Amino acid sequence: MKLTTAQFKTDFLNEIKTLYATDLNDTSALGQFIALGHLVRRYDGSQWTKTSEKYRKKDRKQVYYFSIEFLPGRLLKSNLLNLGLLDTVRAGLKELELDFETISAAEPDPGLGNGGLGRLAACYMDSMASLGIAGNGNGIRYRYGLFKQVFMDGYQVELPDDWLRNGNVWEIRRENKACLVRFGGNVWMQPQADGQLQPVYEQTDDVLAVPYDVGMIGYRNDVTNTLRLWSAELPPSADNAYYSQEQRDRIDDITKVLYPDDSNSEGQALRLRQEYFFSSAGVQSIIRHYGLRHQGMRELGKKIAIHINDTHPTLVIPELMRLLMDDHHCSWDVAWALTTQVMSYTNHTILQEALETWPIDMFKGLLPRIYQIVVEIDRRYRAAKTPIFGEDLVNRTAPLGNGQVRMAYLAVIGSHSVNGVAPLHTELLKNDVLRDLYQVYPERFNNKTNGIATRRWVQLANEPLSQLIDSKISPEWRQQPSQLKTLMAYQKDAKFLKQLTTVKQTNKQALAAYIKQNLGIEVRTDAIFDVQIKRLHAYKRQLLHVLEIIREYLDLKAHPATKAPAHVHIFGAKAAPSYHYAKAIIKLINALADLVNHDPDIGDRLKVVFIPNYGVSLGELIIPAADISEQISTASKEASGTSNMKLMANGAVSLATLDGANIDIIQAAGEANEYPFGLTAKAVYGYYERGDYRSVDFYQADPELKRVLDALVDGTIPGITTEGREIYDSLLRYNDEFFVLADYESYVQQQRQISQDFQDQTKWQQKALANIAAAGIFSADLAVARYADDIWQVPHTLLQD
Ligand code: Z57
Repeated sequence: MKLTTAQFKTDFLNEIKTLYATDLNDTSALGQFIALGHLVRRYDGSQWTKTSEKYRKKDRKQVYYFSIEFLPGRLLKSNLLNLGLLDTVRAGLKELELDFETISAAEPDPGLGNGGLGRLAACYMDSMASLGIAGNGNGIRYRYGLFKQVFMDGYQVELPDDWLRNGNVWEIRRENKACLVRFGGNVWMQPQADGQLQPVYEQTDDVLAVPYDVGMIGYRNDVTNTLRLWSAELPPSADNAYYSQEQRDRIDDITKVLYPDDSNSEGQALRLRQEYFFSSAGVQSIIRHYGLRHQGMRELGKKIAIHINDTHPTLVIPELMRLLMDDHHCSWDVAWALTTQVMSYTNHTILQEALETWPIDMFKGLLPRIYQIVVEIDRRYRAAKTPIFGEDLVNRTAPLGNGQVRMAYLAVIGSHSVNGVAPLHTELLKNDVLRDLYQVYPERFNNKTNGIATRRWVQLANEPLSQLIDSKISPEWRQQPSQLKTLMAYQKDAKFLKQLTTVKQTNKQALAAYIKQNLGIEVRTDAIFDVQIKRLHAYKRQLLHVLEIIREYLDLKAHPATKAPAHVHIFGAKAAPSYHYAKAIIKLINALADLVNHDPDIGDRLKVVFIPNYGVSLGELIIPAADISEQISTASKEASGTSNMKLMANGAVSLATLDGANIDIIQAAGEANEYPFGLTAKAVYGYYERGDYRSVDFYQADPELKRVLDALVDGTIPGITTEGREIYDSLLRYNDEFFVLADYESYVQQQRQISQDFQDQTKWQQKALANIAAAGIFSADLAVARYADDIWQVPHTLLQD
């Protein structure tokens, strides 16, 4: 949109006056942010309305992306960028003697997700809007997001994330679009005069689902899509309705707080309530919207696509069946054909503990009508497939088995497409986790490698790099990240490589200032910034990184004269509050940091920095400053990873196992430009099959490793008596479930190589450049375009080269 600086200033000052009945000097950064937010919404307002009008006029097929998590990050800057107003607003604020960055930092960062899964959903919302896809998000408006992490005495302490305290400028409450969601009670089927059966519900707990809509603004294309987040409220009370405090609390609790478990299912009834709550409300509102515009349900499969992001929204399958049969009087066969045509499912993990199953008793009690429908899906699946595949395979793959509702199997059976998130992950789905279902439905399985929003993770997070790129190649890369590959023309341009070093220095200074201010630690910006930022999980092996730090420390103590670049190890990681082992690792890292950072023998040559409360906003600060991207999960365990892509695009070099999308990153940038190491997935599976892994052998064979491990229990690191022992035992007594010791040697060797290579900055920046130039293929726009072409079958406006 068109806006002059002068006009903006007038609008902004007016907004301040209307909102606060005072003048600019009398407002806080937060107040200024809120005013700006209102203004952005006004600037965007007509575009949002026009988008839905346009979709309606063209009767466009709608995509609904169901996810129990969305992690959008702060929206002010990205909304301004996408509307084309960022420069104008910056200039205008400057003329008013205000600092845009300060105002922007006053925006709360909505923590409505745990990690990769939720952030991926947010990247895909941005891409759907930017590709002109009629895409809608559907999720939960948690009153409290993921806990805020602080450290006390080196231990993680969780504080509530009261992100809505000052309201949310981006949301619109639409009470007129509320729906009722039923839980519990009894249901029985009553024959009607025409012979049809209708459910009769008795004594149900009804919950009102109220949607809050957030605009998802496309990149300079006049499109604003909708992210719809549902909140649980008391239903408008019927005449004699009376709600006890207990009933009120039960309703309130449904959308009170995000479950803080990443890649782990705790099996709590409240979580199942959350899942049905947003699945039911979402499907009801889809059908209502569709019904206003179409006669009958015949066209449903042509007009809507519903995407199931991991198993959490799987109940959209029986819920759509319920609505089609009970409310719209479709036969089972018609309803089933429509449902499978509409649904598609993405799997994000092969970890056993993350695959959701619900005890049948819990499920039946909470969702009696949905349970009846799942029983019928199960019955028909068994009847149709047993003659072809035999009883054993069908028993192993049916939606109901071992007294459980098996959500992943239900998702595959009720969808026309199931995809993994990186090539290796998809192969493992087909050959391991879902191999039996792959026999039954081979045509449904496909890969869609994850992608990232380059606009947020490069254009906005790394403006110095973006400007440098603009000075060399056409700014087209901002819409078509694949154009970044033309940067390879500068592989031998010494001046350009120097400029890359300068950009990295600028970003490292910004991070160093944050570290100094918030943690009191001084780090050298000519040091290697070695970054591992992701949830704390045993399979992600923060512990392997820790062992390397202990090794470097002992090495420096023993050989003080060693010449090597300074090394700063940077961690960001939250542990699930109930994940005892992960919390022990946090304590270990903090204790080690205490030791290393205060040792006068070490000085500024080695630092360990654990930045608390890692999330989207801290990612935007840390990622542009990284030299090394630690992607060191046990091969086969990380489905894809996405921080690996963000770090690559910002010129960090990967120190990586052959896992998830690391494999594709190494392939794209060239092996010589990364530091791969460790067991392959095949080798890991080999150990499983033979059962011959013996971690103790590695301990005994390598005196240096022995010294490092002993440091966990011999008092070298003060303050970890219990944690050190627990971790030591996990590696040696309990045989090291994640093959840390097997990969230790090759990891250390690559770390040594990095220390050498980093000293030649020209060569180093050539590697960085190869990474930046190859990162374009991991753009979320490309990923979403592939979903649109292959799965949703909707048009889009991706520019191809
Ligand atoms: C989550 O963040 C992921 C998988 C899950 O099953 C759950 Br629950 C949460 C992650 C994977 O661990 C990453 O490897 C992947 O990149 C990300 O989802 C997005 O696909």
